[in-house]
Amino acid sequence: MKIIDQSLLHILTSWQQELESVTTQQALEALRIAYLGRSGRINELMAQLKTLPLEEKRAFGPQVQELQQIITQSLSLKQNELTRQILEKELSTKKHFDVTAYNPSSLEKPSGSLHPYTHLIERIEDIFTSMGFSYAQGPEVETEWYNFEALNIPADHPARDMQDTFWLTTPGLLLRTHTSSVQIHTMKNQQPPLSIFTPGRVFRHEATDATHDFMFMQCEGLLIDKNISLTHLCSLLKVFMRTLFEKNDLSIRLRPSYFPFVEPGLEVDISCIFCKTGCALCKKTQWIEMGGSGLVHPATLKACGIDPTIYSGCAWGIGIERLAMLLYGINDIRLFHSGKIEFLKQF
Ligand code: FA5
Repeated sequence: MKIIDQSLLHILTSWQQELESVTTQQALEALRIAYLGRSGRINELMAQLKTLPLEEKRAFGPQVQELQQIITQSLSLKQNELTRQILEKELSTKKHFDVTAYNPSSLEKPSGSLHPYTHLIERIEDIFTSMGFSYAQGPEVETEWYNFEALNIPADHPARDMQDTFWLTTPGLLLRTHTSSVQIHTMKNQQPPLSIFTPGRVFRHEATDATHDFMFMQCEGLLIDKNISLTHLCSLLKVFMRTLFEKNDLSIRLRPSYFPFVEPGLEVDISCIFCKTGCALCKKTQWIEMGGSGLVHPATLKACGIDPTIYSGCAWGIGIERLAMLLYGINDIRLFHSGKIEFLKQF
C-alpha cells in the first residue's frame, strides 16, 4: 500500500508542476491527453488496478478516483484562467472597444417582436401607397376647430355628443376624437388633386369593453379631385378590404348614416370573412361593420379653401383594432394596450 501511495503522490506532484508551467491552450490540451487521455497516466493506473488482488483493489481504487478528480478540477480552473488571460490581453491591446460589435452570445437572448399595430399599419401602408395614396399625419392634441368646426360640427351641434371628448385644461384644446381632423390639415395645406391615408391614435371618453377602448386607432382615407363620386369610394374600399383580407369574393355594403362632414354619410360593412350564412362574429347578419364614410360635405371643402363647385371628394374612417381583431383573431381590444408579453410574443 505504501508503494502505491507514493506512486500516486508522485503523479500528482508532476501534474501540478507541469500544469503550473502551462501558458497556452494547446499546451494545456497536450497535458490533459497525457494524464486523462485514453493512454494517459490515469488510465494506466486503472489498468494496473485490474491486476491487483481484491484487498489492494479496494484501497487503491478510491485513491485513483480521487487523483482523477483533483486533476480534472485543477484542469478546468487552469482553462478558465487561461481564457481570462487571453481576453484581458486582447482588451488591453484594443484602444477602441466597439460595444455595438456582433456578439454571438446575444443570439441566445430572447428577441422582441413587432406590435400587431405595426404589422397592420405596414400592410395598410403597402395597399394605399400601391394605389397612389400618400401617408399623412396630424397632431393628437387638436383645436376645437380642426376636430369639430371645420368638419361642419359647430359648438351647439348635437353631433358633438356622438364622440365623447377629453378636453384639456387649456380652453379650446382637446385630444382628437377621430382622424378626420387630419383631412382638414391636409386640405388646408395642399391644393387638389390629393389622396391621403392617415393611420393614427384617437381618444374618446368612453367606458371600455371587449370591442371599445378609450384610446384606439383609426385610418382615415381622403380623395379630392374633380368628379369624385360614390363609385370611387366604393371601389377604393373594395380593393382595400379584398387585398387586406386576401379574399377576392369579399363584398362591401354601404348603409345610410350621418356624419356632418360628409353628404351622403355612409356606414361601411364588409361581408363576414368567416361565414356565408351567419355566425357569432357577424351576429348572424353576414355583415361586419368597419367604419364611416361618404362624400366630403361642401361646407368642409369651403372651410379649407377648396371650391366645392370645382372639386368633390370621398372620405372614410376605419377602426384599426377592429381590422386587426378580425385578421389576427384577437378577442379583446384592451389587449392592444395591455403590454402583456404573452400576447405580444405571438406577433
Ligand atoms: C368616425 O370617427 C368618423 N370620423 C369616420 C368617418 C370618416 C366618417 C370619414 C365619414 C367620413 P365612428 O365614430 O363611427 O366614425 O368611428 C369609426 C370607426 O372607429 C368605428 O367604425 C370603429 O371601427 C372605430 N371605433 C369607434 N369607437 C371606437 C372605440 N371606442 N373603440 C374602438 N374602436 C372604435
